[in-house]
Amino acid sequence: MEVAIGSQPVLVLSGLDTLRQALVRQGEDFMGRPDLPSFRLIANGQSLAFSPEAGDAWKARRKLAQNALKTFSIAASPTSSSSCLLEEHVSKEAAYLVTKFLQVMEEEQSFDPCRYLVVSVANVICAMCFGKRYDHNDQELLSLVNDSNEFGDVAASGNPSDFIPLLRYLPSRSMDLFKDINRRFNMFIEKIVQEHYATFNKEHIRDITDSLIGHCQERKTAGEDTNLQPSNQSIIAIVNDLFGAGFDTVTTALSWCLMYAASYPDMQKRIQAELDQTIGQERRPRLSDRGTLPYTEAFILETFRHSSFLPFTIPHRTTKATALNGYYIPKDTCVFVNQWQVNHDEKLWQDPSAFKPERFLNAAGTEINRTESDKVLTFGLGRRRCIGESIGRWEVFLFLTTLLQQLEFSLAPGEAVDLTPQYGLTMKYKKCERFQIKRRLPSNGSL
Ligand code: HEM
Ligand code: HJJ
Repeated sequence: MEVAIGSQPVLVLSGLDTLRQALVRQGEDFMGRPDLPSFRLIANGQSLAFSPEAGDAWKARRKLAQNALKTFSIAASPTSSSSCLLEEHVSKEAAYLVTKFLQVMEEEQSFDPCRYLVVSVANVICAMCFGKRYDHNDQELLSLVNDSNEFGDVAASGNPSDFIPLLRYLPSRSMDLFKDINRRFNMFIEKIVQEHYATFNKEHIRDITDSLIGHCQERKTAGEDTNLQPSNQSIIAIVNDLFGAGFDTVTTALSWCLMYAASYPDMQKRIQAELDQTIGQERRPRLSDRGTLPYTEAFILETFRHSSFLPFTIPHRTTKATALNGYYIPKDTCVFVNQWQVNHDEKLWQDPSAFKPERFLNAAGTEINRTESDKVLTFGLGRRRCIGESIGRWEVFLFLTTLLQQLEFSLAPGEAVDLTPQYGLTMKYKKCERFQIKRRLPSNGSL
């Protein structure tokens, strides 16, 4: 459909077939990003994800980001005992989080686990990007990660001030907070990049930041045609996006998993029974266990579908005049992609408003039904689809299984929890300080 926001027409796409047609089959036509005023404030206008450029320089940057990410996450690790660096980082942070939860639970009757979760998840992406980890009380990190709502409120599809110029001249608290979080982000990363430059050694690339610096230096010596190539500044800015995307999305995904697990104790117990039976208590979960835990996998898929915590992708823009399903679409049309609608479409899902992990399992409960799981839309599609999808999925899996193997999550009795998501780029539920956590008494392995 077409909606007008202020005087600007916006194309809103719904329906799985329509989304596949636009973003995959006509991918080139729909791969642009709109030049929105709020997006210019992100990473000094050089964001890989939010800046309007989508030409050769942007493509080169996306490739660089994909390669650097892979090298420092899921590529086989020559130096570690884990299968890859991602597994090593997540195992370590999840183990620490378990002790942290138990310690806080002893001090308080109930609390908000997200406050600690976000630091552990941020530490995983910090390890890959900066080779660094932060204490759970580090004020510098907390001031960046503790209120990502301020970012998502303004960066969400349909932020009025991006479309109605008058609003930009009125004082706005959310816009002031947005400018401030971006300023703090840039300063934080600027400082780390300076430290990396000062100690850079091309024979010893320590992390993603080093790897990006290496690309800038290589180019300087090669002296190739610089017009079609990304600037050094825009290469370094990639780490801004990786860090921002890396902590906010995965934290939000896990916070929904914990909320559903606490709200549906029977499902939590079934995940734990599956963990006890296939892994036991003698060792911690590993990435290689993923294929052997179908109910856990189904629970995560149902969390992605039911919460649809990324309701719209980042806005797109048409790169040329085109036609879609017989409708003419002009060049430079702003396009909102509605993932929430696909995940709740009555034509695709039986009883879409019910939370039912079983919908993804075969009748025996032993395998994921791929036709069903492929209908869940969380990472976008096509030329702009998420470059952190595998990292995100692996990370959610390993954090969740490590936590649920050892801990039982519940909500303080008598508390009516509010599962209504609050609209934003990534949607959160209302802050909930009523979580209670106990060390588990494992079952004897019989389901
Ligand atoms: C883009 C989802 C994790 C990096 C996106 C988009 C979505 C998404 C919906 C926009 C697609 C579009 O505009 O069409 C998610 C979810 C995650 C996750 C649900 C976790 C559960 C990550 C991680 C990283 C990452 C861990 C990096 C470390 C990016 C980047 C883009 C992106 C750089 C911009 C791509 C572009 O504009 O070309 N993600 N993401 N994401 N994501 Fe993720
Ligand atoms: C941030 C939260 C931020 C950036 C980027 C530069 C790359 C969420 C979706 C996809 C991921 C897209 C990316 C997000 C980067 C955040 C995020 C925050 C500052 C940033 C659809 O996100 O609190 O601050 O600076």
